[in-house]
Amino acid sequence: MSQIRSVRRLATAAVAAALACASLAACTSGSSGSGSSSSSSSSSGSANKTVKKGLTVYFIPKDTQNPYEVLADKGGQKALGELGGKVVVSSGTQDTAAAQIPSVQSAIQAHADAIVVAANDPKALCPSLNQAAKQGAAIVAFDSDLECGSSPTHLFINQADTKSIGTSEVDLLAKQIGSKGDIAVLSAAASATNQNSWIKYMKVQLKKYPNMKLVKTVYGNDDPATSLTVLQGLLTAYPNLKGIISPTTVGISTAAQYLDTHKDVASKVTLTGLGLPSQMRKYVKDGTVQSFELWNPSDLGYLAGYAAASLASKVTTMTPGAKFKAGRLGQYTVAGPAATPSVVLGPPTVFDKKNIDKFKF
Ligand code: RAM
Repeated sequence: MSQIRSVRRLATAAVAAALACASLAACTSGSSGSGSSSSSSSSSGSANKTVKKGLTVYFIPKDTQNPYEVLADKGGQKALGELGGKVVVSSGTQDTAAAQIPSVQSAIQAHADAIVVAANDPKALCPSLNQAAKQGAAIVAFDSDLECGSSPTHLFINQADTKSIGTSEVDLLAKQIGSKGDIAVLSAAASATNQNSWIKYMKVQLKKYPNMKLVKTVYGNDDPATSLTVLQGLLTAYPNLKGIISPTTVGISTAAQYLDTHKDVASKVTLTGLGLPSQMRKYVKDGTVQSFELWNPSDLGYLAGYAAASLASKVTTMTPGAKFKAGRLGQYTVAGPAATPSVVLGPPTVFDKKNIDKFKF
């Protein structure tokens, strides 16, 4: 997994989490000519090249109902709008690769210029994506990476340094529980690359805390009902649990809501993880949750949109060192290792009572 230098700080963007698309919906948006002219270009020896207008980029989120993914897709729509292209958002309603494959097929049929995908499984989408790439589509993964082979098959837009996310989650919880006690992870889909990479680094970091023990990882599939069921199972099976890390916005908001209405449990169990400030504000303010982290999902989608359009226009490449401009976020450089060329949005922000009101996403 890619551990690259981070380049940008988060910017705050006020975006309402509207759940726009239905099951396997294809929600088209973008612009023909709105915003500034499409003059995004590389500064690494291809200054005359500009992003083509009229590009069609398919955004395939993990699912169409997760507010986090909706915000990320809206960021992509903003980017393509600025570049005079359009985004088609298409996926299923469950976090499985099977639900995403029809969307890749639709992109192929539509001769999409690029596909931006949040992979529900590292490998299962590869045959369809390879087919799309053969047809000339630029492939970008964001949020959750792909593993489609040793030669570079795609560019990964990483939200933040993978190792730092896992490490900092453990450190945040350790601080709150005095580095002591049984802890658990409430994750998303068991096959999600991002979740599993972060959990891997959590386990490494836990070696520094000999009195903290990870007793169980449960999977809520980024579905609120499933997340609640596995959370309740966890609390029943481990009555002495001291802490939960939920590195998913769906998991942490479900758990926070549960703790908020079960004060007896909340007095014993500390919750942290990755959450949307808009969903977590209430629980931070009433003391149910002390602190948690995230980056700006809309910026992530915006960056991925610029990356996809730049690759599709051959303004940049997947070669480490290649550069491209990402609108208001500035310039980014592709980093190695060569098998997973990637770009990192920037370090996450820790939210607590003091700063949460500043963040609207
Ligand atoms: C959830 C998804 C997503 C993850 C965020 C933090 O919404 O699992 O993939 O990056 O949380």
